Amino acid sequence: MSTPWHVLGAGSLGTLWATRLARAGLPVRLILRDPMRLRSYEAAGGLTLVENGQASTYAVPGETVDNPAPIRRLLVACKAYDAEEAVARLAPRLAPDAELILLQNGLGSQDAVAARVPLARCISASSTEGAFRDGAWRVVFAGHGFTWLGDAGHPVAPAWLDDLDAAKIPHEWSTDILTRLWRKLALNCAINPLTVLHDCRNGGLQQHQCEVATLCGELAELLERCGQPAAADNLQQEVERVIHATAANYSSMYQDVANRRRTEISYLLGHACTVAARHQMNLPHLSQLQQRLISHLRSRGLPSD
Ligand code: NAD
Ligand code: KPL
Repeated sequence: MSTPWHVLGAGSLGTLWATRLARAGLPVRLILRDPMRLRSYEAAGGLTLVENGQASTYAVPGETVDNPAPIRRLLVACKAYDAEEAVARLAPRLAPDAELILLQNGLGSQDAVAARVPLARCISASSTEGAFRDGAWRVVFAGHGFTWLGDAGHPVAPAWLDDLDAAKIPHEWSTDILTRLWRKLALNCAINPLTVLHDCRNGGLQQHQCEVATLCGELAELLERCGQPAAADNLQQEVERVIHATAANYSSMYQDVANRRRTEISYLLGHACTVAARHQMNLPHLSQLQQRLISHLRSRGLPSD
């Protein structure tokens, strides 16, 4: 029997992964916060994935964090701000050869998790797949995309990538995962906060080209200083391309704010500003953007971290 996939976080991405792995006949177990959540999940009869308008339910077995069974492979599918604490609670269950796959967007949470479980192998992921919840234990596969996986400290790909082939999860092993994460972070920093502040879809930023270009200049400077020149390469053109290609969409941060959810600001713009300060860099537009966003979130009564 192959190693079970333990999935932590039954939200959008966790469900998207768990259902596709289960559909391929692979062993999957869903880890839920507490017995109450477990009862609610069991009453629903499984996880439902809606794809091309077709809903299918998969009876993935659930368990709570306190289940004593050891974990060898853990897919961490919670938000960046929850990842460290969630993994810390599971640390006693990790087998000596445990591997963690970290699906969090942005940067900062991966290092925080790795520090909590120094013996485990931590693999980071950067995904362009899109999913959202449209009911309890139910997720809509909204945007087909791709997932890059990599381990900055150890370039050899794990054998279980075969499971992702079997589950038809489009992926590639990346030997420069940090560059990919930084590039995505820079894109998110140049687009997402401005869509919140200007209250617009991504395409609305075509009216704010100068502001976008100035931010891209500062972000590229930061990436160069962090030893990530490839992530800085043609950043502005790429940002303009994404704005054009996703013109009709609302950014993920816009949607978080509109739905009164906590944002991942600390792992995106916050992380960029923290690293800039560590390098004693003066990036006035980036730090002004952070201040404007924090004020905006506070004025709405939302967490600003
Ligand atoms: P989500 O809010 O839909 O799901 C997170 C789930 O984790 C929630 O169900 C929450 O209850 C659960 N959780 C949190 N702490 C837990 C704990 N201690 N124990 C058990 N469960 C716990 O989030 P999401 O949209 O799936 O995003 C997850 C990560 O993936 C984020 O960093 C996000 O930026 C990234 N991402 C999401 C998408 C997407 O389309 N949704 C795309 C790319 C990247
Ligand atoms: O990833 C995104 C998001 O909304 O989080 C894009 C579409 C790239 C905008 O930054």
